[in-house]
Amino acid sequence: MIDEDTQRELLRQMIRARVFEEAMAEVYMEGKTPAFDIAAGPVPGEMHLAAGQEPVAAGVCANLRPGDAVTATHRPHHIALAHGMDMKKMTAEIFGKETGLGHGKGGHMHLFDPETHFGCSGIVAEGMPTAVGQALAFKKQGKGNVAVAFFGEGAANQGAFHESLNLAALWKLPVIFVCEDNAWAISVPKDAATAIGNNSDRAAAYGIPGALVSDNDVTEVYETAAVALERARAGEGPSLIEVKTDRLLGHFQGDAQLYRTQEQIEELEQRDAIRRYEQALVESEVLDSAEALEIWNRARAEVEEAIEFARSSPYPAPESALTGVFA
Ligand SMILES: Cc1ncc(C[n+]2csc(CCOP(=O)(O)OP(=O)(O)O)c2C)c(N)n1
Repeated sequence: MIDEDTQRELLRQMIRARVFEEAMAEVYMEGKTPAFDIAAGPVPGEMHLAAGQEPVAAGVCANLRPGDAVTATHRPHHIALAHGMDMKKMTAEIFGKETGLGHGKGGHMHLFDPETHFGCSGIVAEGMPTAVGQALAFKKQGKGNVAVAFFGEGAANQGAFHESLNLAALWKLPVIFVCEDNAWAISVPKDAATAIGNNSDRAAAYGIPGALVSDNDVTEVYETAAVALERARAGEGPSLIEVKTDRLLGHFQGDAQLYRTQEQIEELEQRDAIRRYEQALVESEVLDSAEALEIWNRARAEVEEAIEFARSSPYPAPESALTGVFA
């Protein structure tokens, strides 16, 4: 049974991430409408939002300790926030501003934060080998820290997935692989690309535990991650966790989503994991509706402040264009 403070914290983290993604969806379209222009507006480039996938990030990251490392993907905001990234510096990076984590040169798919040991990349499956490397370092340091690699089910068909699981298993590294199965890799449905139904079954090929969380439930994610992390911290090696989650928005903002119907999208919205969890906590009297509303309002204020910080920050100076980058 998860204690009540942790339950409230899980809800709070999911709500912060949802409010952030909804705000980003709006800000991103500024200057891009009526005719969608990917280069226009305050946030140029692609934008991949994770609304619907919050239980995975919140449930796993609530088990992490200072010093634990996380790698994520091109859809990183919910994970970065749950792992403790500063929302202002993250937003400024997304806006390409000097005050951002990478001085505005990485953008939303490349958030790097030495303070929280967080990295992500637009290269699909890139986070797995780097988490394995981090786990090797942790093992040598002997401090009991763990690395967690989040990735999509599309990434599980990359060679890097298999190479990472193999090496991590062979060397018994403290790393957890977390597959966010949102059923789609851009427009490709999982069953058109993956020979088996559950990626968690692939763990058996490497002799490590594979756990399946089948309904985007934050409690189940939290409890499953707790077992895997305890095992890793005890020196017993890696685990693979697969969560069947929901991507409520398009692959990227501006995606016409011709590969799924409006009814399918509405069905996902109706089973929204955050609303379900909020309702469950109110029903079990962990919080009342006024307290729940307060969490939403605080998240809105925090997100507004972060966006204001990003908007009012300067762009990097032109003469710094070649510093901090491979050139
Ligand atoms: C190595 C590589 N191949 C292809 C792409 C193009 N691409 C970007 S996202 C994506 C789909 C990823 O799907 P999944 O791993 O399920 O993550 P999701 O987008 O569902 O979060 C692809 C093929 C890429 N960025 N990197």
